[in-house]
Amino acid sequence: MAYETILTETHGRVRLLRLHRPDALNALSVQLITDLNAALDEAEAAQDIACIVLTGSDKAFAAGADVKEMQGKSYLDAYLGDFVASWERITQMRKPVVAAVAGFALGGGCELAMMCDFILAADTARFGQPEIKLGIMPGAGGSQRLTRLVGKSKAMEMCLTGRMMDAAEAERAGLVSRVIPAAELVAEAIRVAQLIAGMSLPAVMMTKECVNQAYETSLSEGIRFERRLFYATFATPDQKEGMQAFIEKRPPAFGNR
Ligand code: DAK
Repeated sequence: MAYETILTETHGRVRLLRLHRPDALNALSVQLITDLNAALDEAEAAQDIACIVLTGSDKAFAAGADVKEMQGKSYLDAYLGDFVASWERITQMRKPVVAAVAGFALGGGCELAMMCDFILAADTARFGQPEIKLGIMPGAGGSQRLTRLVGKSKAMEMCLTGRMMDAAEAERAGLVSRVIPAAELVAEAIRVAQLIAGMSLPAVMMTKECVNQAYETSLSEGIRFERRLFYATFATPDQKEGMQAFIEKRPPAFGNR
């Protein structure tokens, strides 16, 4: 399906979603979030897709929510209209979503990247929560997710000053999993996503659930949750196939069941 503000490509079992508002540094307008959610729904439902890559342009992953759209809103417009509540869709994805970030990832753009399962950053990437400079504050999880990822001191400094961090600092701080030369970013993200898509899909989905559980619960509850799902993998044909293939010294042929 074609979207106004999202370009899509399919690479084997990987769906690439590219934010596409080139005139506005991919500012996250209502239309863009609506398109993104529809593209995510489509990828989640597609039997032949196992992993999603979300990226932007060379200059910007996304420079934040659309300031021009937000500027005139009143409190009641925002509150009664449940303004941008639909941003959470990406966090409900059961298939993994990899963010491939080049250029600016600011405000809602940084928040959107942090909602993905992990971030691969180009060496040109710049992350920030500059809302304070607009007289507002992060509104899509920035104060919470950034703090969990990089710790209180750096998150507090970033949110209170609006300073940006470059890719090297983001990697040191644990915000991104790896830094990649910009020219290779999307190809590398697709390669990593294809690697994930070649694993057993139920095992991938259960693993994602478990890692995310670490943010929601105590260590002992999280370990109990992990053990339950670990046992559950023994109910799948893919567990038999994966272990049999290891013993026979051949690659596994997972049926995603
Ligand atoms: N919104 C709208 N337009 C934007 C934009 C944005 N966030 N960022 C850039 N643009 C537009 C510019 O206005 C300009 O348009 P024209 O003037 O050409 O028409 C074009 O993109 C190119 O931008 P610049 O000319 O400014 O480009 P530069 O390279 O000089 O500067 C920049 C790049 C990224 C440093 C600069 O554009 C900038 O500072 N942008 C604004 C960054 C920002 O403040 N972002 C945070 C926005 S607040 C919530 C969910 C989300 C949010 C809140 C609540 N809920 C779920 C409740 C999120 C809030 C935000 O993100």
